[in-house]
Amino acid sequence: VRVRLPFEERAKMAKNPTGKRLFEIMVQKESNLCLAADVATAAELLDIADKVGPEICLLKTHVDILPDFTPDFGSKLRSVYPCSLNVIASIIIITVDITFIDSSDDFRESSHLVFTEGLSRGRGLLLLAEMSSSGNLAKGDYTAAAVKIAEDHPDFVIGFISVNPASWPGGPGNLSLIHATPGVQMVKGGDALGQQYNTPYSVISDRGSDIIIVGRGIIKAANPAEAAREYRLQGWDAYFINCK
Ligand code: S5P
Repeated sequence: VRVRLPFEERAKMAKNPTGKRLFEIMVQKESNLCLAADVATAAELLDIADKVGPEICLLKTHVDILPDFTPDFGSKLRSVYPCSLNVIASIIIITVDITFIDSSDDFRESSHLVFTEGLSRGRGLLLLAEMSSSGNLAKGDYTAAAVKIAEDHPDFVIGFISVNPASWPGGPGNLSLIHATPGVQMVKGGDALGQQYNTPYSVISDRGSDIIIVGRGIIKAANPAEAAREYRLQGWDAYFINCK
């Protein structure tokens, strides 16, 4: 069993305000659960955010696919959050696939824009370093490139989407960076599209990640709030038992 440095200590090491805030929210809410809010409409997204808000530290959205998305969606979401949480709003983070960063001049220019604009607003970035789907190519050199970009931009990159950071050369690495892992359900398995699921305990304790990202395990549950609470408790226990 690896001994872990508590999130409150890692908050002090974070170099980006959003990364620091995320660690602090995790401690305050005793949650290392991220909801992947993959629903069909903005109205459903607001509804699920309201239901599971108290259980999560992070909300992962795909606002680009919502047919009823409007510019005031962000403020609506923020207005749902404080009242359901009592403590603080969770945060929404940009995730980026690094293949777009160096692949062409256009992309280099737009990634430069993401970095500089995001940085000036105190935002943070999670880089996609590994993937959970079977047969994917995000490993080896690709993962190493993501680590290098994080090292080169410590003020903006707050961490990684990763699958098994314990297996990386040197392990999960820099403790100021956070690892968030998709492909989590209560039972190990998969879906028809190649998604591979591990349990909260295995992701946090064995694979050395910090945050579990759960979508259908919560959204498709008969009672999403209850399911989110169970994922939160399992994820948090797996972190807490290994803390110094
Ligand atoms: O490698 C990845 C990266 C991501 S961001 N594998 C993933 O599954 N994801 C996302 O995590 C995916 O797009 C979805 O939003 C979520 C997993 O959802 P679930 O329903 O399978 O739990």
